[in-house]
Amino acid sequence: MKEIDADIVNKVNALRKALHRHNYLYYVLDNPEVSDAEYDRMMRELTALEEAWPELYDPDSPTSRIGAPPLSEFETIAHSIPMLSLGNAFTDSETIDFDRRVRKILRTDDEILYTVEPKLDGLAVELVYEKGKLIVASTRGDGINGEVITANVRTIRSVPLLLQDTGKRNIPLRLEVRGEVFISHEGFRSLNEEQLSQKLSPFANPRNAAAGSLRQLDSSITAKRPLEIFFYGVGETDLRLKSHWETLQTLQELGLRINPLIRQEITIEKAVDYYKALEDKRHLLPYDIDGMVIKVDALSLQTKLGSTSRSPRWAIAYKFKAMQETTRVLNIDVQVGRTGVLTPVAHLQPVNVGGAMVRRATLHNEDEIERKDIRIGDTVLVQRAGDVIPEVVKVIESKRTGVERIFHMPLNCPVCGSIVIRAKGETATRCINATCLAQLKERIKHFSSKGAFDIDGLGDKLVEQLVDKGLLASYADIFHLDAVKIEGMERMGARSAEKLVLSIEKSKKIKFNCFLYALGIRHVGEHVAKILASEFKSLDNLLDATATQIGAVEGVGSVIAESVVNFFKQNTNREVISRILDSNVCILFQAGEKERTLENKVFVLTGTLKDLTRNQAKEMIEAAGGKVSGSVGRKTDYLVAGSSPGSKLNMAKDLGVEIIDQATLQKMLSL
Ligand code: 5U1
Repeated sequence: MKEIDADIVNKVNALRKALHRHNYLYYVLDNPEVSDAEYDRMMRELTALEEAWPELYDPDSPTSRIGAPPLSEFETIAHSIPMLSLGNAFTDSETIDFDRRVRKILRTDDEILYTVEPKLDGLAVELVYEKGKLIVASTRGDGINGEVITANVRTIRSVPLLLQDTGKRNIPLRLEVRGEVFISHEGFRSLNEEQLSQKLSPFANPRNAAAGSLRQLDSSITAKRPLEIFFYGVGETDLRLKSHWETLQTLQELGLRINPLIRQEITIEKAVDYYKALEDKRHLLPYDIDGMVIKVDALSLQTKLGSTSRSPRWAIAYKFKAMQETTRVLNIDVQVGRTGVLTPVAHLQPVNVGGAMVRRATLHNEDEIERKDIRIGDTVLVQRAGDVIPEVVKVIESKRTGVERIFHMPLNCPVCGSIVIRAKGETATRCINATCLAQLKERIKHFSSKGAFDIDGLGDKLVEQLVDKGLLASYADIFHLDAVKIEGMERMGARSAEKLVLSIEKSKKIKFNCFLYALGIRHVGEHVAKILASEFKSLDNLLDATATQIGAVEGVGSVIAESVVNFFKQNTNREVISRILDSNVCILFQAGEKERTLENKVFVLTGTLKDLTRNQAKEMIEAAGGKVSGSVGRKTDYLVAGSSPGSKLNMAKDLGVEIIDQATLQKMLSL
């Protein structure tokens, strides 16, 4: 056997320690100290050392998040303290009643202080740490017994395999900690993109995606899913704690991620106010929440209040308005997308779902309509989840009267009249006329959308008019629009036209990944575009790459690779690209490692920049290794101030942060 050099052991230990810390800084404190590239380098170095020295295997190494052999079924485990569910309140007065009940049981007229937190729409889990090591993780199950999903939970990046030792307090001998596993909207989008590119069915909503991912018998599949966690409470533990707030702070200190929107020790009236603020903010959050949990803060009072067999008397979930409602399908028509796919859409009797009027819902495709047996005239359950398009969950069959009509997919494109085709083995029906105006409109909307050219002011209605009037016949025409042409459109004043011309001008500086995404290549969503851009670095490299080379990139399978190569093979597509580039469009290619001139520098942006959107500035800074923060603080290196700067400018002056303008930023980026 090879003798292991002490230097190697020290190096491995140092890397493990550093990577555990960087995981904590990144996932728990949301405040990384090193760039992604530096983190990846350390991870690669550790992996290489562990491969060379298998004797140094440690199941808790930051590298060991995957690899447990698949299970044939889940074992079950009893929770030492039952995982109860929560009682619900739906109105302010029910919440006030809850507070009244609490005070009545405690026989007090004193104000009770509560800690409140968003209620994530995910799956409850319990993790057990012994002497700081993650030993077992289980689902809530029936509250008494859960399924053991340790291998799966270990793959979640925000779950520490070892508790963080800050030296401030002793690591508990035992800590049962509870939290909610979820998938963010962004994660959901990229997961479904991936599912579709593998010809697999997309998940209906982030919750289903999280549930499906967590209950995989093969943990290597879970490892590829963008699962996240927020912790919210403890079961059995030897930690000595006095309040729920202190519990949460302790969890955070131990490296367990808590939700940043928790509010501490507030009265029931303030809790009701905060509920309203949270409900207003709900659609802006990057993940789904379905309410707010209100908990009596003092643990001594929680103990006095106790629990019923189902739920604790010291907590309640104040739920948001339902995101599901019943309504009627008035009609079904068909929309033609940018790739020619015909999507059936239900026109609904307008219904208020969670505060927003819903008039239409996607029915996805012909098979989906058949599977759910949705007919015109049916009463259906519709659902809105996050920023996902509303959809029909199911038909309420008991409401059928016999007059409902079965929908048939049209044989011709409803826009251009060409025949439509449904290929064998595919769910999609397509219009195959490449000059179909509906496709052109959708392609242009996609091209100018956020994440692509991000042209502020070029809305859907305007694109439709411009195409109908023959002013936009291809992408490049966008860059030849002038204020006079735009002003001729309905509801376009001189000011809006001028503003749009400016946004078009700004959009001409575009990051490579956004450019690739804008082209609307089949299976190349934002996520895949980022992978391709960072791997191939330039358009020429990608144009020269073979399907085998593209397919070999991690995260890009053969289906995507074929699609990319086919796209670039077509002369019409190459001509489209040339015309775009001839319109003074400048693709910003990602800096290589050497060119990461802003490595670890923290920037804050304020005001309007002359000819960059904030998103563009942010992406350029990040491409050069810098970070962009939302607020000025001690760690800020530069404040980039445009016209009409906000309060951040004064804050930066107070803290002595260097203030720069766009020109200086561009010099730093060497543009
Ligand atoms: N945020 C949060 N979610 N959640 C769910 N806190 C919380 N607490 C729960 C549950 C079921 O239960 C404890 C109050 C027992």
